Amino acid sequence: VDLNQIKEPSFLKTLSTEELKSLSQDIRTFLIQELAKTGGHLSSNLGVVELTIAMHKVFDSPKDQLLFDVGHQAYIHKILTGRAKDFHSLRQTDGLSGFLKRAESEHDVFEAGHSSTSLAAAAGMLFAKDHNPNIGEIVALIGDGSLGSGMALEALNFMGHYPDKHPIIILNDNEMSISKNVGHLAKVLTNIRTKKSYRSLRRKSSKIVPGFLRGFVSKAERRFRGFISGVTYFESMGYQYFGPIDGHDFKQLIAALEAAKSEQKPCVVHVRTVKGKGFDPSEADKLGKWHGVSPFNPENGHFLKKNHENFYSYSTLVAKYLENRAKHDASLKVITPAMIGGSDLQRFQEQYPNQLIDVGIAEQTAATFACGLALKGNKTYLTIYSTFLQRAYDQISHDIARHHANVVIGIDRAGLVGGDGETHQGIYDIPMLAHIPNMTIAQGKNPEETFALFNYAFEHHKGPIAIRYPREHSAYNFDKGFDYNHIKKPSWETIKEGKKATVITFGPMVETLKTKIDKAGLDVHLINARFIKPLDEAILKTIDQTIPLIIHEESTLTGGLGEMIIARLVKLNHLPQTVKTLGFDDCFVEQGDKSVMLKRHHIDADSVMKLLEDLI
Ligand SMILES: Cc1ncc(C[n+]2csc(CCOP(=O)(O)OP(=O)(O)O)c2C)c(N)n1
Repeated sequence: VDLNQIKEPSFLKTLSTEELKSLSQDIRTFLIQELAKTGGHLSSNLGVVELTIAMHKVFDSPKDQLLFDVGHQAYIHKILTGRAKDFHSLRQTDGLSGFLKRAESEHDVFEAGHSSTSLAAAAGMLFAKDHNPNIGEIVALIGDGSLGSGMALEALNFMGHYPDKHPIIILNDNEMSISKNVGHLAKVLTNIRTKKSYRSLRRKSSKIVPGFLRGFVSKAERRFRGFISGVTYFESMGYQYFGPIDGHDFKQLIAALEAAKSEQKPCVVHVRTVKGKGFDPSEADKLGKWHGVSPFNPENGHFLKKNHENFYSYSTLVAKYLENRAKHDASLKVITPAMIGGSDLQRFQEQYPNQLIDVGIAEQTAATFACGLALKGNKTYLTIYSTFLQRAYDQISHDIARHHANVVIGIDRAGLVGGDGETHQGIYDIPMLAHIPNMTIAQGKNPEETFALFNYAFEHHKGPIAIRYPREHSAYNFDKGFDYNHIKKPSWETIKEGKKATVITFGPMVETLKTKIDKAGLDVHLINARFIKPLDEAILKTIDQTIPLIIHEESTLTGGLGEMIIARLVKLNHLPQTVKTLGFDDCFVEQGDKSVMLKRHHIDADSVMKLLEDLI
């Protein structure tokens, strides 16, 4: 099949099992070849090739609403709905989204990026269906990792309460979140998988037992079902359970989906799949290295990006810092919500298995758990991406901050993130945290200063503190160690004195701007606001009111550093005549190359330089 010719999925209706198999081969080859060039979520998609084809064969999208939890595994859905031709631009600037996008296709009925929202959205659509006959079946595909999250379990509980509604939840069980799945639900699912299938048991019992005894048997069977642990898990939650189904076998898949479709009540179809199937390196991967990939060689599975010597991602820099700290401090506990790989914590886990706790995709639990640990005297480090921190707002306010708990929050991926796009940008955490009493927020201009902030946080700071770091690489030589102890209290740093304009910024932009200003020979006063909260009032009071002030942040403007500084300067009666703020102006920032996006939103270093030249 020429995948580029596919316009919409109805052609599947007439295909035989053999033809479906051949189509799935073509799709796997296409995914491997295309993602080798662009990168993207390889493993999750290779695992659901047959399942997605079966979904589109049995259901009629877009009348039937197909929801994909997270949406990172919807590439096959994109191919079957006419988007194969756009894969060359996957996750690129102005290109095909790596998640569902309603603007891309009428078949994309719900967008996500963060996990575990699909069931609640499905519930909403189910209720909407009561008044809208044009809405067909409501079908949500969700992974076993995402099902363990609070939101998904809340919605599972909620929908189970309506026996007359008919959501079809397809559970894609590959025993993996990004890396190995955690939590008791994972064990429940393992139990179901390893016990004989309930369906086959039921078939057998109705064959061997005469009719008049069936009532009795079904009671006995019901009791016996209790032993097939997990079958009762979904049934006791109010769902008709189908499974476990071999997710790479079209006959089983189609039969199970048809059966669920003909039901009247809430259904769970439990499908077992192999994450990364069909490509040796991803199929063998148990650490999640092939979950989201950069370009690679499809022949041998080698990644194309060469690691420059002494050049590391901030995630790696921080992970190495933590390894060093754990060596001397057994009370240090590191908490991650399902992001061991992304936060580069595999080495930490191997060396200090008892000091790393993966709570699963459960940011809220991670935050309150950190609070509990800290209140009982543990050095507590919660590592979390800026975008996922949004899930834990109330827990940070109500639990961590209100208790004044000594939790160090490492905010990874602060700032723009590139290909993941709108749902993942790390540009909203500053306003979200800044107004919470007791919170301190900081970001270093380079690795050395980041380590100094961490040392300050662990050794001097009382109460919660969040230290941001970007999705960027930076040079560092680990022979230099981590011993940077020059920050003893929250304070800013004057990088250079100048008389024509003042610039305040933070993070890597500090050094980028310093270089550019020096090169251009501009007489600019440059301040590094390494603490975003509290503001350094002593420095603010010394600002020259007669020259322009520019405040730059790779963050949203509303409630950000710029607005906080202006408000404080007004209070101090010290506002300069000309003040400009540069940041993202009340928007969701689209996917794409970070430098392109910074330019597009006029907050790259050149835009700051241009503004300086205009003002001076
Ligand atoms: C709230 C939130 N936290 C973390 C993530 C990062 N993340 C993306 S996919 C994923 C794993 C999902 O596992 P599962 O649902 O089992 O799907 P699979 O990839 O195995 O198909 C995680 C943790 C996210 N998208 N959203």
